[in-house]
Amino acid sequence: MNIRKCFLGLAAILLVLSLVACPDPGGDSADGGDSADGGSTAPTAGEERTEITGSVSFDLRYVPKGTFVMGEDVQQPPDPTPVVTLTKGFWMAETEVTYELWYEVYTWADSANGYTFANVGEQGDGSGDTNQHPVTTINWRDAMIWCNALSEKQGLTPVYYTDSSQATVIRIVNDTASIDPANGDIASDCVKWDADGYRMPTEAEWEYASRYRDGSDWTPGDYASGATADYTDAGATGLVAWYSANSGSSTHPVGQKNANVLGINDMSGNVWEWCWGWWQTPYDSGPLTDPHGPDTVTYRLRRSGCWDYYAFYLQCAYRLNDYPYREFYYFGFRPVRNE
Ligand SMILES: [Ca+2]
Ligand SMILES: [Ca+2]
Repeated sequence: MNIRKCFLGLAAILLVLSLVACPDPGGDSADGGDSADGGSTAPTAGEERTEITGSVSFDLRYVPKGTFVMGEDVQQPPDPTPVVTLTKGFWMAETEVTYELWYEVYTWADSANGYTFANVGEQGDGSGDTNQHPVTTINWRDAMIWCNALSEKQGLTPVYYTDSSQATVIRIVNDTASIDPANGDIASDCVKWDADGYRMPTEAEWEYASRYRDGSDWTPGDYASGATADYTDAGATGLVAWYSANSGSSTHPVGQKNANVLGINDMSGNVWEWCWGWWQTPYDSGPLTDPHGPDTVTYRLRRSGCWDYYAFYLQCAYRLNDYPYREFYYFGFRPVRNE
């Protein structure tokens, strides 16, 4: 009896401690928009914030500012691995954009709000999947204007504009005033980097979030995001990522594998994720501060590996590219917002 009492007492204490220790799961901030900006307490690493648009909710996770070494364990000498400092924290989508979220914003934008996309998007890889699978079969430009659409739908300031005056929001995917149809060019000076709306992550932000542990210790660049061993360890890798060896040749609903330390899912595997930057290799030697990459090359960056690729491509520091006007059944994305 006393033992039972003691146990119950201990359990109660532990419960209280856990409630004190755990950050709010995000429900309170659902309508909070910019509450993080003016709040009295800074967000903590991995803090969750829920956003709602129409009938769909989605979560963001806080990524604190800091300094890391981009490309390490993957870029080989003489190619540099620059020291990169991100001077501001940011919020990153906890999951890849689901088809459900994509479609909610797409229909709002396409029907009555002046947007024209190149692709309607697919549920997952387009075969036997649901709206909880990541959207795919979209190109880089689609991802860009979708971010603008979500910003406008939510009453936020859009990030991408037709020219350097940053007066006209890009809403048409093939707007030749802003985008050279030959290579999909949009220059960095068309981007309102300080806006509070949604945008694609830079590749530095993407790799930083994928490898973050505590701001001083980093997941090695040759691990899948959140894994405890490098990509050649199928056991450790399979806990965090869908890839060719375990996907059954299909995308999967977002968020089923273990998240990384920040609570972000599927940063390695499931679908490739478009990032802002142009493909530049090797990297500049650095050190770099808030790098956005070069202004124009030919290819846009994608990160993460996917359900249809080998484990090798899951490495956090690995990068690939593609034409910004090309869609494919393993191209998706996840947006970020400034803090
Ligand atoms: Ca499928
Ligand atoms: Ca992914």
